[in-house]
Amino acid sequence: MSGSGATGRAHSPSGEVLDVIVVGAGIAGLYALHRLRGDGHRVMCVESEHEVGGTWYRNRYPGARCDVESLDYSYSFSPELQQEWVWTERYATQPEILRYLIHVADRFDLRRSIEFDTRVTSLSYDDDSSLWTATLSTGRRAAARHCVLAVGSLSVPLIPDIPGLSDFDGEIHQTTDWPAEGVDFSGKRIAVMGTGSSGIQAIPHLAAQAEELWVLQRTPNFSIPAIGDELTPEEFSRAAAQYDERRRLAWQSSNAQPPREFCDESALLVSDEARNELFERFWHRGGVQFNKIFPDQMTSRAANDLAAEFVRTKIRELVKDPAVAERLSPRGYPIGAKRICTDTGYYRTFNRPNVHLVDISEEPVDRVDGGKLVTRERTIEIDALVLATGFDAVTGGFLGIDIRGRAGRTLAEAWAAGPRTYLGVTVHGFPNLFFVNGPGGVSVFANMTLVSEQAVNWIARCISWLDDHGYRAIEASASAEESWGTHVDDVASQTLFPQARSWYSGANVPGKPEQFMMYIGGFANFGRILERVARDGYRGYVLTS
Ligand code: NA7
Repeated sequence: MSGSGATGRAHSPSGEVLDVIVVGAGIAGLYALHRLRGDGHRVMCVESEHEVGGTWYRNRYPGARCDVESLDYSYSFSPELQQEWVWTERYATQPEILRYLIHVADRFDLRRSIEFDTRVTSLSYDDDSSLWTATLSTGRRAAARHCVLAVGSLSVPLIPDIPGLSDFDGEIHQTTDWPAEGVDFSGKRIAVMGTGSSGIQAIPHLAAQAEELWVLQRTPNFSIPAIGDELTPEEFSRAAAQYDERRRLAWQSSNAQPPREFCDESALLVSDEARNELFERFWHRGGVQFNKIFPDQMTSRAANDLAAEFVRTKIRELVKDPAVAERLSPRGYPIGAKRICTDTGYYRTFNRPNVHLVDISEEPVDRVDGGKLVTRERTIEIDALVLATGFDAVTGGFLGIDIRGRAGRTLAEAWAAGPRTYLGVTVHGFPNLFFVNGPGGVSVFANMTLVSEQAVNWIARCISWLDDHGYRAIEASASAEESWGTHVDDVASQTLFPQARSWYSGANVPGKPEQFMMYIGGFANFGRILERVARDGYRGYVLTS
């Protein structure tokens, strides 16, 4: 196989061979562009949307909010940026995060290097020239020495295969592509399919507007209150004055956030009273850290069951109708093994007279017929259908590009039995191609801003090192990739995470190979591994002069 880069026919829009093509202008891509350009490389960033922000640009549904504290879910690379951007809520809403990312793009003059409204449709590598050729949706081609894929872990929406959906008479909205101008559901009858984080965040807002709302639930999820407190300017200033320490702790942590005080004793060894007191405290504190209260909560099923039962008790307290409360109560998988959700009033929403829970595991949706939703047991007349049905996570964005590496082998072929990488950043057979937050990396298991900075810093340092040492290509060896994959699997198998069928392992996508995709050995530990590999002259890599 020979990409046209070999002949020198493929060029960047301005004609020259670039140093780096960055794909995606979300959190990771913006930083990659800034860092690589700052290192003196000629960089072009390609973004399919007409604005920066990635997942925070597209997921504009009402109630969308981050489950990591704003002070942490922000870039650490610029102390000035850190001080000048004033967060107004403890957990930022989608509009505030998007405003922040737009500010970052403008403040660091990133837009001039971004091709908006353009998709990279294919990438092919030429062995002879060691160049990648990108084909763009505009028809243009661009050649570069390196490619950095910052395509997002949750960027390819899953649309359910419901017969008749394309002929539905009413409005269809996806949480993953919400109209920028918003949607007015006043006086409308709506059904929402999906009760993951997106559905659970949106449902209370939709219920407040709609005349009638049917929640189509296939699997109940565990949800913890989000506690969306305001962050006053004084609180922000006090916290910002401590930013250096906050970041130091985050970079040394397992999840890229400053550690909270958790209990260091087994959930099975503390008294019932002490355990319940801690569960209560963390419930009222809110947020996803609920699954980290006890050290064995994600390793011992018995310990985990105690946390799960606590949440089920809360559901029974919050939901008036015991039958509805029972249907909303997750059973059969460990709490936290599917990503824990955070909500604002989700369970109480089911006390509203206009909200109806439909358990589609018992009465599946057969079809959509005109303006009707037909389940096995009833017909529901609706004006709008909201799909909150999730993503082809982690690998979907990479596989959405026709990537051909050495000898024309496609990434789809390389990952046919399940995705494998070396350190989450590189794949054997694909020299000079870097994955930000690829499978086998920490990615969604830690705060994505710092995780992205960690990966991009490593990639940028690697590219400069190759230049300084006269190498034109770097490629993960098959054996290094194999042992890393085994290590990733081993670490996961020591936890309860693989016990749930979730997007973490691809189980939500029909036909996708099931494999737990993240490295859960911890963010700081992963950083040390990356550092050692670099310090050892890129151990596990084949270098070409
Ligand atoms: P999730 O967490 O994958 O949730 C998707 C929901 O949609 C979940 O309840 C699914 O049920 C449901 N779903 C998916 N496909 C179908 C079909 N075909 N029929 C019925 N129900 C379906 O996606 P989210 O967008 O909510 O959240 C993703 C991440 O974004 C989240 O974890 C945070 O990190 C941010 P299932 O559980 O598969 O039975």
